[in-house]
Amino acid sequence: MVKMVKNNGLIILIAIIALVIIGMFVQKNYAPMSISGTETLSRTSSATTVNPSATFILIYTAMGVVSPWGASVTDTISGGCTIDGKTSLKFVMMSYLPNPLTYTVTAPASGSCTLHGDYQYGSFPIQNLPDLTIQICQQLTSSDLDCNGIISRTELRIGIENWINGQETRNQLGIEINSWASN
Ligand SMILES: [Ca+2]
Repeated sequence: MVKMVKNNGLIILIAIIALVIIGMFVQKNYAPMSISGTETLSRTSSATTVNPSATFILIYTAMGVVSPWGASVTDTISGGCTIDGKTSLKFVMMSYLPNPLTYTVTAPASGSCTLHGDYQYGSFPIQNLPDLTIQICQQLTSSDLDCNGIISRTELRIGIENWINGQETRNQLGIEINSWASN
């Protein structure tokens, strides 16, 4: 009789353990997983041509995300640009943190800076961010598109349109006309 009670207790214990294991298995397999691996992340710049020693903003945007989510990001910048004195970034974007996330970059006196990095959502495969190059040069005005310090006929036409559309001041247009006329 004592042995039977003991056996019953053991059977109940085994049944409870089995239920707990089944419960964990069901939860693991059927709980909705919000990171799917189809999310993307973009890195853009507030400008691709900047004046010497000027600052510009890098903008990291997580897309196609469903909360809760998280991604690790690494990025390096070459060519003399710095972010708070550093040339590499390592950070995490999470559903409870700002999205987009921005960083301010300081340009050197000349040359160009290139960004090279990647991101990873959860443990899904690491994805490369397309390289991004920022040219550092002194534009005569915003219509000096090739940044060579002089206004070509094509650039002047853009400057005129910009002035008419109110995107450029008359004074800037005057500088452009002078440059075009003397080159
Ligand atoms: Ca030019």
